[in-house]
Order: sequence, then C-alpha cells, then structure tokens
Amino acid sequence: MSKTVTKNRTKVEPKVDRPRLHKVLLFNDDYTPRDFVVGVLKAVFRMTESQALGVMITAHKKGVCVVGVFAKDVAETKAARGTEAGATRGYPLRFDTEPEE
Ligand code: TYC
Repeated sequence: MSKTVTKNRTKVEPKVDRPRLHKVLLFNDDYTPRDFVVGVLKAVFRMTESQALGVMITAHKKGVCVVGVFAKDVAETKAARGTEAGATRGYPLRFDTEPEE
C-alpha cells in the first residue's frame, strides 16, 4: 500500500517591516531670496519651475512645507544638499527630514 503524501502549499510570508519613508521639510526664513529657494528646489529635488514656486510659496506662508517623500538615505542626502546650498551663500535656508507615519 502506498502512503499518501501531502504538502503544505501555504506560502509562508516573512514578517518584515517595509522601511519607513521619510518626508523632506522646507522651513521658511526671513533672509533667503525666493528665487534662490526655487533654484535649490529645482536642482536638488528635480522640480519644475511651477512645482518649486508652489512649494516655496507654501513654506513662505505657512512656515513649513513637505517637499517630497523618499527612502531615508535619499531624504537625508537631499535635505543636507539643500541646506548646504543655502549655507554656501550665507543663507539660513533649512531642510530637515521626518519619518512618515
Ligand atoms: N521668506 C523668504 C523671503 O521672503 C523666502 C523663503 C521662502 C525662504 C521659503 C525660505 O523656505 C523658504 N525672502
């Protein structure tokens, strides 16, 4: 008599958390020229003129604006590049990162 062979075909999904995405925030200040902020947004975040203008104006009016959402290392690099771009010209322009919910 032959034995019945059964196989468990249920897929076992590893319980790994997807790495959290991080927001890049842009903060308003009273010194950095608007055109400069727009230029940094275009160069570092590859935005169009109108996207960059929208983000700059939102930060200017509200105090802060989310620039975009990226993998942690990408968000940190872009925030650092943006802040450095201002610092090299003596502006207090500030970007920072924050984990997404
Ligand atoms: N508030 C600045 C000005 O009036 C412009 C500005 C906008 C600076 C957004 C920073 O994140 C910023 N010159």
